[in-house]
Amino acid sequence: SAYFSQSLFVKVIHQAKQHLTSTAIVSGGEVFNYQQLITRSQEIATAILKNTSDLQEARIAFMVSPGFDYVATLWGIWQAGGVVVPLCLTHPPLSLHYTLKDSAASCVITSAEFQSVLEPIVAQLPVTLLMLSDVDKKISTLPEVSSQRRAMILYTSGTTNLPKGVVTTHKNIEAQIAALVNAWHWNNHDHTLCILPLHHVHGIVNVICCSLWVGATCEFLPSFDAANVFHVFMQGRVNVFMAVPTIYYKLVAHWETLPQNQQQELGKILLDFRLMVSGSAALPESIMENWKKISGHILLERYGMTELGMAISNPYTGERKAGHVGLPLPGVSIRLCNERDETVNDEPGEIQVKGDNVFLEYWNKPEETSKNFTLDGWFRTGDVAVLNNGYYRIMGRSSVDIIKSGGYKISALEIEEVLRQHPSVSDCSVVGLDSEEWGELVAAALIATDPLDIQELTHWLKERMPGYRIPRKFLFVNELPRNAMGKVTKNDVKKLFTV
Ligand code: MLC
Ligand code: AMP
Repeated sequence: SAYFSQSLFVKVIHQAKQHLTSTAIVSGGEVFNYQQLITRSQEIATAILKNTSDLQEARIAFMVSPGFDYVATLWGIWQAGGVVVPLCLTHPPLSLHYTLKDSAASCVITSAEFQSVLEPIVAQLPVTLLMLSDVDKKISTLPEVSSQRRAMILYTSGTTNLPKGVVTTHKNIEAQIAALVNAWHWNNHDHTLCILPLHHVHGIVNVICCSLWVGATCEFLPSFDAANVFHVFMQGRVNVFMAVPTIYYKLVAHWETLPQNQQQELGKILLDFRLMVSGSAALPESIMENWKKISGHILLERYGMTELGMAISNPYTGERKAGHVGLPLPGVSIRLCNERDETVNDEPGEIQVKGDNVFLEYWNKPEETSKNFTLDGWFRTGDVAVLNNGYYRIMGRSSVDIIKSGGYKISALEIEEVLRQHPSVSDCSVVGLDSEEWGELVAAALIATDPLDIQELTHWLKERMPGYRIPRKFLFVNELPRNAMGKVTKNDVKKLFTV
């Protein structure tokens, strides 16, 4: 029917209209209902459109703090027919410049907070800056946008070159939402707390889009802070929570510092939650067990990727197996393959995925896109898994050059390339070291031509990459371990840090 060919946004609004007076968002000490959210998003759409009738997939970047304005901007761009490009709030100017340039964004939407960061960058590019404070209370006719059109570009690190833009259509995002709403029983009585960065699929799709799709409430904190999270939990409204393993680790660590009576009160509150999910990186069994002691909950672990949304999940009802990511989500097809793309059964293989949830393309990178799909259209994730009594278990990644730290995907090669630009670094190798807290900790072995001060080097790196990519451990070496072919052997580099 016509409903199914409409864009994600039209359907989001359609859903929202059934809950106009319900609370959609709690942020910055204010409460906003669905009517206010729709109105504000349509005002923003009108302001971006100016005198045109449809943005026709123009890329509209935005740098807005988590909260009401963020969601209104997201919905506003979609409603005007644009492609959203959410910027990371902690990226240094060089990274922001790269994202704006690569996506060929025509406009950046922001608030006063980020104006001074963005102005000099925007001055170097064919990009206009739209201040949210300049958006009038005016709504014009908005375009009809088909579900096949591009809706979002999220940047993800790969094994080659600089981050790639992952393009999803309205239809892809809708499939990603539908799978989770269905599998995790999202409903309009839910109240979630969003503490994740909002330039990634975990925060955008799993938390924001799912909660608002069903008419639930999405509450925001400006950033993650364990004490603030517990403070909000103690108010007793939140019943659904999603985070990366590092966040659960940090919540456990903070809980351990609390007096016993507070620990008990918190325990009671947590027991009443409907759902707690962990993902974006492997959940260590130790964190799962500690969280169970505190909250009485067995965390629901799931597996996803920027290119896919969520693909595999432990069951909502039924056994949640530690160390496993579960079963394919509704509408998602999964197979495990060897190097020749032949399916394997009782042995580990690469996870390959098909379904409406799978992204369209890497932005402006047709070769990269086709390289990552099989001839019959399966997406190659690069993650290796094994099927164990019907449950998938992730065994690792096919590339040592991809590191996951704090739930962020990080390219070792990208960091090496930056390090080699430093005048005192002649060569280097970046690896991820196992860490209970971070999943992996970024570490760099360096060959230096002059004595190097780590603090100065870190400062130099901060101007060139976001904080979460900066190596936390450095080791000076005279040479890097190499194989007979002359290639650096990263498993040997890792060992250098443990002796
Ligand atoms: C920060 N620090 C780190 C670090 N990140 N140290 C080591 N390794 C890291 N990765 C240090 C900082 O330098 C600082 O130290 C201190 O920790 C606090 O910094 P911060 O920036 O305030 O960190 P914090 O807020 O505590 O960050 C931790 C975090 C964050 C877990 C909240 O990493 C985060 O939000 N992660 C979520 C990422 C995410 O959403 N990924 C989903 C991608 S989508 P000092 O010494 O300077 O004080 C995806 C698909 C899927 O993966 O399946 O979901
Ligand atoms: P990103 O590219 O940031 O979206 O990260 C996606 C990657 O995170 C996947 O390819 C996996 O390597 C990893 N990942 C996500 N969820 C899990 C999980 N539950 N267990 C292990 N790895 C995971």
